[in-house]
Amino acid sequence: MSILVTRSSMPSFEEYCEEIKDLWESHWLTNMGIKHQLFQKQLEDFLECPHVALYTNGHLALENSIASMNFPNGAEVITTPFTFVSTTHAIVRNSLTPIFCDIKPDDFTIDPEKIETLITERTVAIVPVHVYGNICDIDAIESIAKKHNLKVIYDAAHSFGEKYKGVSTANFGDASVFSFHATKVFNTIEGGAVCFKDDNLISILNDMKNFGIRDAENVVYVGGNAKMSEFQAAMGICNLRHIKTEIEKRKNVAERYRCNLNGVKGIKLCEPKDNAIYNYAYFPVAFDGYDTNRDNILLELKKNDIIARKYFYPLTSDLQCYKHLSSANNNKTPIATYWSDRILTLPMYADLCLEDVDRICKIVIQKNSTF
Ligand code: T4K
Repeated sequence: MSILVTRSSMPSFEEYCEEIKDLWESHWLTNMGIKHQLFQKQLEDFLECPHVALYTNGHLALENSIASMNFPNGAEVITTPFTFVSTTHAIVRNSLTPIFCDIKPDDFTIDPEKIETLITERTVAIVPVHVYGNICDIDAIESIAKKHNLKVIYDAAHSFGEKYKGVSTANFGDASVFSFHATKVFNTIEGGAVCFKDDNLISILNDMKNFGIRDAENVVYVGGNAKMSEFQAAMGICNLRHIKTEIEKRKNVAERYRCNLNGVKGIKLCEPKDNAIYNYAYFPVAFDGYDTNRDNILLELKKNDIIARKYFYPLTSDLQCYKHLSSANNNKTPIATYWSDRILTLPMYADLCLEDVDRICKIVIQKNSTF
């Protein structure tokens, strides 16, 4: 059987059926029903965050969180090109200009030292990404934002359940946005959430995700439809019951990978930060000074029915829809360009068995004759 890059976590069939049973009595399937309300409250508790706005997917959550800040058209937003395309799309679909900032070579998150050099009078916000679940340099980013009066919206799609210095990643910046897509550590099939502290944002986001409707006769925004359904919320309620075990199992997988790959010449692994609790969302491996290149390893794994992925290659700034932008110049993001050519994310999910991890590592290591 193939080993894919990830595999959705699911509750037992019986558990999900039990959770959705009462929907057959109520016939209430969406539009902020009982499951939605319960799940929202459970997440606020789990994430220790005052406000959670649920969404039908992470992308629309990100788009709306940026829209809710009401930035002027064309304003500049500093962000990373080393991410899934959704991050950049969410900025551009709000008629804002992404300014691509380079990343740090140790954890591939946005480099705060480079952010400051990109700030102009048109800059309104920073959109950093906790890429792979590697927590950004929060302290430095917050202090730059404060100094220059910028908003910070974290794309926290990969960081559900993580903490830095004891604080959940839901609580950083003006908003933090999670994805609950099927491929994530925690899923609601499709889904996402905006997490924030500002009481004023609640009604704005609730209206925006529901066509801008404030009440039956008042439409206050040109909003879309981004509501989470009752079936998605029910999946969230079930999966939240198991999240601790889920992360614990992923931790075992990550440790086994580390045990096999740590110290192999030419292989670079992300080093965990002090004071951080991780969710082990991805297992990125960088090949630098290795006997063969990343693409050959990808192929060798594929020959063995093991599917790794080049997350995140190409950089979003290299994509056809963005490469014309003036900040989309690889000379301006040399570190991101360098590592994007060298990283593979190896299969990672809770039920990946440790013998399979050993087999994957063996295939990777065999490619390096100098080991
Ligand atoms: N910001 C960041 C930084 C993100 O990474 C993402 C999403 C977003 C924002 C936007 O959030 P959402 O709107 O998606 O909530 C995947 C996901 O579709 C996407 O959610 C994710 N990032 C991105 C990094 O990866 P693909 O095209 O690589 O996924 P796909 O379909 O190839 O699936 C990968 C593997 O996952 C499959 O080989 C098997 C497994 N899988 C997949 C699906 C769909 C399952 O086990 N079950 C499933 O239902 O994009």
